[in-house]
Amino acid sequence: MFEKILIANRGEIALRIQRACREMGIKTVAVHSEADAEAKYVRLADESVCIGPAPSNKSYLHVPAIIAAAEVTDAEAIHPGYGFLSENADFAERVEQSGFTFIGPRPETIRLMGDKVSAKDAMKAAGVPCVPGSEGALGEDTDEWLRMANDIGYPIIIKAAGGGGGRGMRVVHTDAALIQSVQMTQTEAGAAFNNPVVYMEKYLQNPRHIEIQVLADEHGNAVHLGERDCSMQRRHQKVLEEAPAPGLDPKLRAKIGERCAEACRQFGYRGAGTFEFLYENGEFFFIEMNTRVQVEHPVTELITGIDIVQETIRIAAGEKLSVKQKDIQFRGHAIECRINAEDPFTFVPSPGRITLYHAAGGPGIRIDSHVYQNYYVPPHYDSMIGKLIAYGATREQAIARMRVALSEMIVEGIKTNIPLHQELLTDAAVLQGGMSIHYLEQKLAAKKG
Ligand code: MV4
Repeated sequence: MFEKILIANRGEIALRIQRACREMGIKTVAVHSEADAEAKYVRLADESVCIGPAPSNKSYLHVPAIIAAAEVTDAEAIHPGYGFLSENADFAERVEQSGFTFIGPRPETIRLMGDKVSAKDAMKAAGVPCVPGSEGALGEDTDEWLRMANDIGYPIIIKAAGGGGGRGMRVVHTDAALIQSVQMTQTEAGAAFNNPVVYMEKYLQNPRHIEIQVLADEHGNAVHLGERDCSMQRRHQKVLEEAPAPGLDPKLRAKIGERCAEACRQFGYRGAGTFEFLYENGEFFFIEMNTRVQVEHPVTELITGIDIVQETIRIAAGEKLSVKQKDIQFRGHAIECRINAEDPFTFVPSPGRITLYHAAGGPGIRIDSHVYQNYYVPPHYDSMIGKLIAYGATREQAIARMRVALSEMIVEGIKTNIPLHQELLTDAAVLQGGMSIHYLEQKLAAKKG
């Protein structure tokens, strides 16, 4: 096992990874920007290195500074967390070329999944069900685009191979709009991702967003940890996630989960990963794979009892998975509310000093957060200040516990989206469960009138 790991991230996930390391007896190195110098998790780390000024591109995205920090502290491995450099294949490669272990998939795998066309090709070949669409990238022949769109049937969606997470997409409803729409998406993709390649899919009009968590080791073992329903989102930012997905048949879970695990075995996946699906009319359609630990991993941890972050570290150290599929049980229900420093209804960020802070507690409540009373929320980064996670034997119990926990939370001095979560947890449709990816935006639009 590693003696010392450098955590190339900030905020709650830096603290989460640090806790995993400390529990395993591994020393930690925190790297931080000037804006995060006073952060408590930086002080709790065994060592810390300032890697640059506040802007991310001069600190958390600055590869040479991070590699140098690993060198001067004699760290053996680097955990990238989520966001920042976590899905940057060139970074993973630089880490390994510099003699450190990258805690994540092989650089080639990150590159394969980063290109949405090659990711989908790989999944199709591995027997993962995908959204019907073009065979790979669109070519030059505009008549072929028209034929394809008519074969698939409108509406269709044009997506950039270099996009993902909602960037570089365009929905098309008619032949008349098709050619110009494809060309505009190509131009935008060339400018945004330095890659003009696009592909075509059937546009699913009212799907849920359900993702499958997997773990795979370097010994050919792979398991799935079930699914998370992440449909409650606004502008591609998830707001609330839960596991299991309401109403999903356990047989279908086992089937799609095993497909994902088998795909991992086939392409020699390593580490934690997430298969993103659209789910409509009882069918799963693969859209993208994330090659990192995700923000919402705790809901899966709570229903399986598996520490996903510790597993990523063990896998990187060359150990075998600590669990076999037959030993993984899904027990109870977990819900996560992302707590953001923002206006609860305009969503305008609200950085600043937290003047009063009290964290919720009690049975089944987990808070993953780096903040505390008198903490200054810097304006330079993502507005998420923590995650409130509730576990219960049933979905109803998890919701009841979440409601109590939200009412106990005190965060003063900045605005937070706690009032939005309180409203969601009294919304009849949310209580029913199984809403589509459009539900929250429709609800907010209706409220605006
Ligand atoms: C789609 C889709 C409908 N049909 N693909 C958006 C983010 C990116 N990961 C893929 N996205 C979508 N792809 C087809 N063929 C609808 C979306 C989509 C979406 C997906 C997941 C979560 C939230 C979303 C919000 C809007 C659109």
